[in-house]
Amino acid sequence: MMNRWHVLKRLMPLLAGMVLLLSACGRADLSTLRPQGPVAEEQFGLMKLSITIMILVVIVVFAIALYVIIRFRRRPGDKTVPVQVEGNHKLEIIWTVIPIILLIILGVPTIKTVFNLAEDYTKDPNAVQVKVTAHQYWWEFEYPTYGIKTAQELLIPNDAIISVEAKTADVLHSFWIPSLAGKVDTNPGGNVNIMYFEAPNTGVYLGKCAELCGPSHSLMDFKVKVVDRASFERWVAAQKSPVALPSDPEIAEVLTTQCLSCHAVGANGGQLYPNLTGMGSRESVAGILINTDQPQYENEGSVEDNLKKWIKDPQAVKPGTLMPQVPLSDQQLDAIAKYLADLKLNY
Ligand code: HEC
Ligand SMILES: [Cu+2]
Repeated sequence: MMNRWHVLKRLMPLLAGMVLLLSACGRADLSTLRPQGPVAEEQFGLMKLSITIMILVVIVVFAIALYVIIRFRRRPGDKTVPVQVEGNHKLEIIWTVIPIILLIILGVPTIKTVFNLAEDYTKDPNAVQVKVTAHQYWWEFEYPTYGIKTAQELLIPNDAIISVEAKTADVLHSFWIPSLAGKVDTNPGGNVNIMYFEAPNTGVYLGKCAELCGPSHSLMDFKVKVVDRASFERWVAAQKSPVALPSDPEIAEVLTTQCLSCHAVGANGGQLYPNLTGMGSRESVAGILINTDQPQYENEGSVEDNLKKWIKDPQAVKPGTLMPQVPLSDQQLDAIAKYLADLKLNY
């Protein structure tokens, strides 16, 4: 009795850990275990198949091992030497053939899926073409068909295949939307990797960088916003419509000289860094400060507060970011944050 309790006590933390682990596995916007589209589903299917095979093997092997340990254990007083067996054709054939069969069962669908998912939609006129460029520590999304560039938020329609061409502007990153599709690396050296996915359910999904790329790697999040076709078309039109500069000439001047050297709003400014058009309608600022009216965590706040926090001290939010700390008076900071927060897109 005492012994059994000791064993149980040792297993407790493990069991508790497993429960925690499993209970955190269910987020539909973030988990590969709750696939939200056909590509993710196909990949999840492979995971289930391989895990099932592994569990079966583990059960059979452990059952045989246990049986042998108990059945052929040394009994008290038994001094005889057991029969020495060297080689058994029947057994050897069985334990060679079974793994081969298992590997075939696993291999055939795996190869089929690998080829399915390597399909190239980059020339398909019905697919939505997106050029993804990873930067330390932000994501750029270009829609060549529409002449649009945006950052941190990939807006897509729920009725089309999304064809992705992924590259990097600097180091190795990996583009990953766990609940919609597996990862694709963005390799330095100019090579472009392709992938595709579909997202039939509207909603907001979380994207991640899945390759350690520097001190703010873990903050290199993005959002995928899936909307219906009509909203998507409205968004495209809204992204392309002209945006007025701040009405206060002093603020317009500061914005133009201090910010639009790097950023764009509408047709104003540069295109090298995140396009700030429609900032007020985004889910986040810099991908990691979540815009919400009911902030709960340290990285949550209203759009305006998040903008202020970011512009005031970008390094404090994302160590190593290339966004400089621009010296602004409090009043300039407030005015610019308000102006950007008011840049809303109706779609
Ligand atoms: C030298 C170029 C440069 C200048 C000048 C600059 N920024 Fe940035 N900005 C960046 C870069 C690079 C990022 C992306 C940082 C990241 O996420 O790692 C960024 C990100 C941002 C973001 C978040 C964008 C998003 O998609 O979420 C905002 C907002 C922003 N900058 C506002 C400003 C404002 C306002 C100014 C002027 C006061 C300014 N920036 C000046 C380079 C610049
Ligand atoms: Cu990265």
